[in-house]
Amino acid sequence: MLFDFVLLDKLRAARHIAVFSGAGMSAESGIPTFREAHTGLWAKYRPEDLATPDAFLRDPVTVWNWYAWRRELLRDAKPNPGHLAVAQLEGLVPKVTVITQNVDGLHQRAGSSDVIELHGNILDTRCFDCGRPAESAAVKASEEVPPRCGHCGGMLRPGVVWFGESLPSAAWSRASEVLEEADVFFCIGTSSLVEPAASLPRYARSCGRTVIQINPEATSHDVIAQYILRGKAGEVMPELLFAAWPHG
Ligand code: BV8
Ligand code: ZN
Repeated sequence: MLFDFVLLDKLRAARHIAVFSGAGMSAESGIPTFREAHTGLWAKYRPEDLATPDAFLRDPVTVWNWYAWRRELLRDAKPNPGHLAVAQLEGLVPKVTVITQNVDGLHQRAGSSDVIELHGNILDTRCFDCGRPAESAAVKASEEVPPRCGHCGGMLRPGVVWFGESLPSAAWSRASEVLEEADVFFCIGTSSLVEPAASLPRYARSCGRTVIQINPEATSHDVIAQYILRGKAGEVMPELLFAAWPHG
């Protein structure tokens, strides 16, 4: 893939790069994305049937088991070359912040040291009632589905942000600060349909950031990107880093 020289110069001159990622970032790690028909996580169900507090209260067993299945997928998943290239950026520019919609923790496992999880982490578990975090050992040992809180007896739930729930305020405010500071804003592997996360690329552009969209498909956010790199994260990111920093 050939890259625009101006883009390569901007990367090399960057003081702070923000990487905004979605499910497509983890697709090459074998984690199904949300919207791909048939293979997508929501191919059989609608999000509101699974990823909402009401869905959990209505059918806690199905919702718990759906997340347990997704955690299983994660057990054998590894960071892919796209995650690794994002982590490698930290050795090439002074500051890199990852702002992810993903709940799989793969950026951290790839070595990224500053990751803002806008939608929580599927490996975290907390009590639906009292909010206390639950130890994963206790969760694994429990026979009940869903397991119960050791403190108040409430049902345990995955530590993710469901539809209709607010994003963690600390994560949201940090993400907004990063946009005001970063010079380059990567938007990788997201259909940019879920709000308010999807407003970040628009805000980055309005703050005058250089927005780079990496996605094999067109999305509604293509119009706001100065650079559209049409391809897979695991292929484009390593090639882009090699083109900008051939000597590492
Ligand atoms: C909230 C955790 C309010 C759970 C998730 C306007 C403003 C505010 C809210 C709303 C609004 N409009 C609508 C809403 C409500 C709602 C919403 O956005 N609904 C959508 C469906 C329209 N938003 C919310 O409810 C949010 N909460 O706003 O609260 C509030 C305020 C006050 C008080 C109370 C409440 C909470 C949203 C968080 C939901 N939780 N995840 C879980 O994982 O189960 S969202 C989940 O779906 C993901 O985290 C992610 O964010 C989203 C999926 O999107 P993507 O990551 O983009 O994935 P997708 O599959 O769509 O696309 C993949 C892309 O990758 C594709 O483009 C594909 O081409 C590309 N790709 C594929 N392969 C590759 C690739 N790219 C690169 N390389 C590849 N190899
Ligand atoms: Zn509790």
